[in-house]
Amino acid sequence: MSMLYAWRWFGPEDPVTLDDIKQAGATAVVSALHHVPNGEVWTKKEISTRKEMIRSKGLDWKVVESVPIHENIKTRTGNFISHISNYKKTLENLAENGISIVCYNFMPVLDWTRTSLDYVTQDGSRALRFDRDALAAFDMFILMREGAEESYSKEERENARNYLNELTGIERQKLIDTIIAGLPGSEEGYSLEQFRNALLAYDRIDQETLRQNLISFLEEIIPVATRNRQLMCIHPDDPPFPILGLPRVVSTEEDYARIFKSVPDLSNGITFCTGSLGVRQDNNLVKMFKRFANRVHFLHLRSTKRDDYGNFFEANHLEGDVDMVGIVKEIIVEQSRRREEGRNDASIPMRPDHGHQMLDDLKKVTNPGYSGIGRLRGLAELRGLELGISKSIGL
Ligand code: CS2
Ligand code: MN
Repeated sequence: MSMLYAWRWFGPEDPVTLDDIKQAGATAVVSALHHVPNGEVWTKKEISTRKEMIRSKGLDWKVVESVPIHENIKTRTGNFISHISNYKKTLENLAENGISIVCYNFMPVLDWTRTSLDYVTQDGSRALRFDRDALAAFDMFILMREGAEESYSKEERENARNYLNELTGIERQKLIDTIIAGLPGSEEGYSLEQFRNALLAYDRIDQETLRQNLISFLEEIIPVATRNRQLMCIHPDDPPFPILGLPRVVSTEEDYARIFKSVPDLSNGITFCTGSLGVRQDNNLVKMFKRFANRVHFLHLRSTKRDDYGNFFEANHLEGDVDMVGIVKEIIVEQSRRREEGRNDASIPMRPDHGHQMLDDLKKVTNPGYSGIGRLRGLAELRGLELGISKSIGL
C-alpha cells in the first residue's frame, strides 16, 4: 500500500488546474476556501461546491489546508470566543461533507516566511530562500520594530546593515513585499503600518503564554474533531525558530511532545512537514517521525539546505539536509503497522510540499513554491523512492 498522493490546489484561480493535477499522478486534492475571510464559518454549501468541483474531475478533496486560526484566538483577545465557536462550526460543516483531515498552523501574525522567492539554484531553477541578514535588515531598518536590535548580535547587526546598503530601491520594496504581502496559503497580507500593529498584539505574549493559548484552543476543538472522527494536524512553524520578536511553539520535538501530552486524543495530530522541521539541525526527523508516527495524519515532503549561518533554501526533494530515504522508510513501516491494525488511515496523504520553478514554470506566473513542473518532479521522485524502498523491504 502506498501513500495517498495529493496535491495542493488553491481553487479555481490556481494557474495549475485540476486536469494538470491528474496528469501529475495525484489522486487526492488538498484545498481550502481561501476566499472566506479568516474567522468566518465555512458554510456547508461552499464546502460542497468546492468538493463537487474537485470530484467532477475524478479527484477527491481529502485534506483541508488550512482552516486558518484567527489572530484573536492566538492572542486570546477580542472576540476570540466567537472565533472558536466559528471554527467548531466549520469543522462540523466539513465533517458533514465527509472531509476528515484538517491542517492548520499556530504561527503568530505570519504564516510561512521567506526573504526571496526567486533564488537561482545551481541548475538554473528557482527556489524559495530565507536569508537571516535580509530578515534582520527588514526588522531593524525597514520595519524599525522597537527593540529589534536586542534580537541580534553585533555581528548580525553589521551584516544586516551591509545587506541593506547593497539593496537598490526596487530590491528593498521586493523584500518588503516578500515578507509581509502574504505567501500562498497565508490568509493575511499587511502594509508596513498594519504589520507593526499586528506585531504589537504579541507584546505581552511570551512563549509559554502562546503555548497555553494553543492548548486552550485544542481543549475546545479536539473534542469536536474526535466526535466527528476528524483528524486535526498542526503544521510546524516555518521557519522553526523565533522571528521578529514573535514567540514560537511548534518548532521542535519537545514542542510537539507538550502539545500531545496536554491533549492526548489521537485526533490531535501533526502535519509532518519535513521541509519546515528540517531547517533545524537539532531536529532529528527520523526520530521525531518514529516518536509521533501514530499521530501523523498528513505529510508534507520537501527538503531544505541550510548553511552554517542559518540561511536556507528549498532544495530538490531528494537532496539537501532532509534524510528523505530514512523518512520514507519510516512512513512505509508505519503504514504497514496501521494496515495490520485494521486502521482505515493506513495510507497517509502526502503532498510534494513546494517545488522549484523550472522549465515551462519559468515562463509562467505561478504561486511561489507551487509551480506545476517543480512539484511534478518532486512527486515523481518521491513516488519512485517509496516504490523502491517498499519492494526492497518487502512491504
Ligand atoms: C506552506 C504553508 O510549508 C507549507 O506547507 O506552504 O502554506 C503551510 O501549508 C501552512 O502554513 C499550513 O497551515
Ligand atoms: Mn509544509
